[in-house]
Amino acid sequence: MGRVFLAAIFVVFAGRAMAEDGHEVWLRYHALPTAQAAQYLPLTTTLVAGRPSPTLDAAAKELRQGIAGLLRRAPAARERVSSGGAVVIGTPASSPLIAGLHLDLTGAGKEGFVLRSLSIDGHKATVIAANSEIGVLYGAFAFLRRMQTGQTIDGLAVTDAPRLMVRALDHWDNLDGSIERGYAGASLWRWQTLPAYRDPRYREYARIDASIGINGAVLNNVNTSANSLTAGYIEKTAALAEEFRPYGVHVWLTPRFTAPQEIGGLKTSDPLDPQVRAWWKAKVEEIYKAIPDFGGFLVKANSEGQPGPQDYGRSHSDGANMYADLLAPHGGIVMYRAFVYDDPGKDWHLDRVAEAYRIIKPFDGQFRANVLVQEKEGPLDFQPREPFAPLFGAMPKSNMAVEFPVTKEYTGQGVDLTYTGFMYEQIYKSDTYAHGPGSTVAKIVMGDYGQTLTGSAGVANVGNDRNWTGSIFNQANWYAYGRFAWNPQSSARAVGEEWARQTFGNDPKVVSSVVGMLMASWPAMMDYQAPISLTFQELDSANTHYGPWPWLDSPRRSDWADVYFNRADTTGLGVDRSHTGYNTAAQYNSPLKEQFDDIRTTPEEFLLWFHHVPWDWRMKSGRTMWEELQFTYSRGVKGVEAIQKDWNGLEGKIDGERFTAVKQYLVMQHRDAVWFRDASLAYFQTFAKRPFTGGYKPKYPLEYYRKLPPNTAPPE
Ligand code: GCW
Repeated sequence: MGRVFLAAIFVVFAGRAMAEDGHEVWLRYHALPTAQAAQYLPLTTTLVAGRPSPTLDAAAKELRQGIAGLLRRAPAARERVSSGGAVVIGTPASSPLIAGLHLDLTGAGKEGFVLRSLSIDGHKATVIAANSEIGVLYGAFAFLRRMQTGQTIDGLAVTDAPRLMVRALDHWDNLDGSIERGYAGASLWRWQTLPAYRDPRYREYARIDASIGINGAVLNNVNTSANSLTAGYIEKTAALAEEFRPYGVHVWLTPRFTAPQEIGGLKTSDPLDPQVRAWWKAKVEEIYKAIPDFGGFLVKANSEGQPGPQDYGRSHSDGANMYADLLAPHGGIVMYRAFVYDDPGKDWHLDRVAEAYRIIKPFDGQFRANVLVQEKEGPLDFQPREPFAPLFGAMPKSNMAVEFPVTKEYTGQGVDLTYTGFMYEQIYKSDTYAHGPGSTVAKIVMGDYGQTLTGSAGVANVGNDRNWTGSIFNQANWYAYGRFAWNPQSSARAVGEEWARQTFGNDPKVVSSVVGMLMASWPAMMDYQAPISLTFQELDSANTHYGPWPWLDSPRRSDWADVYFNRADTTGLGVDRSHTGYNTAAQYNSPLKEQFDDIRTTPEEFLLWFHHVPWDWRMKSGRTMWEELQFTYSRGVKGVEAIQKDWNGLEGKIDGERFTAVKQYLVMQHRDAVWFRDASLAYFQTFAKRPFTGGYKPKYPLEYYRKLPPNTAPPE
């Protein structure tokens, strides 16, 4: 008995068997190996914080907790630097000590920070200083991250600041607690018990956001109810704002365009009507009275059935500017979504992918200075593989924000291990040519061409699951979203490595395997779900968007159907967006438009996006398109198998709970990859009318796949 007990204690202290449920995300602060801790201990003996304030206290608390956890010894609190190894934090305004150092804080800007190794009164010290308190907090997280990821904290001369002003998470959370396209449980916001009860998770959530620089949370779904704007909900929202405030997370709301009628009793919601404007003016004032640091409104208007200015014969700029004018005196911002793809009352007959550009581009230059035009990263809708949205290269007189998926509606939902950081990098580094070669989406969004307001919105993947995001690896996407919002020119690999080290530790094998898995995951998913840029093949009859339904035709709208996006027929596959078809390639700037227009010069990864390609078209590999399609789907399945192998190789190096969970999810992902391959190829073969090649054949006949209920994978 005694020996078993001792052995159990040993295992616990060796750290291996300590079950982890993922709740701590990347802020685990588990003890570092002794040799590594030994480097950091002499540099973190004391903590000197200036005048207290909620945000500076949060920074000090984080440092105390982080250092105590990582090094197993908390720094002693001191009023001044009286011995070596002090960590000194503050702003010139909050700390005479910092002020007296006369540091150059210009590069830190409003929200950035500096980390400096200095000598103060003859003692070695590390200074975490900023112009603002939130900058100090971000600096504290950056300092801890250095230790978590095994970097030096000696000889520091770091200046870092966010490149985007608005770094928001957009929660598609409904007031009933459900989340549209959420796969991690119910909403974190417990509206019923707010404002009286303050769930500790509100503050935990804000702390996690702050650790990666996220500074905004849009609390309600873009498909919203007007009730969010009633006095009762404003009071509840103010309580959340209060909980988030120390961590610099501003709350935002989506306003329902028809709120003046629905909750204001007016006869119209026409944005140019004086009574309507007066109603919104009073509403905005009411909000700012309760929430002085309210971020602003994120608006979905005249899109997918949501009301908007066009319902009153007004334009998108009329709608956006009404809000903008009323928010401006309070410093508020409008994020106006360009995710619009029809004009009310018009027949549907155009290329869906061309719509945001067609509808929004004419308003370039007409939006107020506090409007961010928010465009999804691709022209369609968060698909595994899309070229960047051409609108980014077509709005030189507007502030353009990018909207990224963090939740994975179309890319594996709560199940698949797919690292969105890969996609963020691909999109950000795409060249729009709007201002000559090198005018990447990143530079446009960062305001390098004169935009005065910058930002991004990520559709959140957070819910009330214990591990926040439904799976451990989905945490990487939250992490990557924040890090890319901080710096759109980040590298997905470097960000992934930071996450891996903080989440699983610095063992070289663990790090290299996890980073390899992250980086391989998105390409694998593109292969098994969107080969050669085949798109929107997971629209199903129940609107779950999970699993292949290439045969779906929609009686309601042609573009709500997979067949509209694959155009499979006996001549070939893919959508002709060249001048012989929709001519949507022309929305890109030269030389892209010419390149995309010609099947011979279109990058193969976008071939089926821009062209209807004959089944026997010869690909660069020497295979025909039909063969390439089979090859690519199969490569996707193999990609998942390789990821499984990498993960299985980490058994014993990861705690059992997280190891098993990931392993089990990967089994489902493999099953789904096979499903995508087999169901799709069984269907496309009925058009290609060519034999399956290379010994491959779908497991079941087409009819079997067609009869599966939505969201139901066949057994492997
Ligand atoms: O792809 C669609 C989703 C909708 C979502 C919409 C949007 C919130 O299926 O659920 O609505 O995108 O981005 O507005």
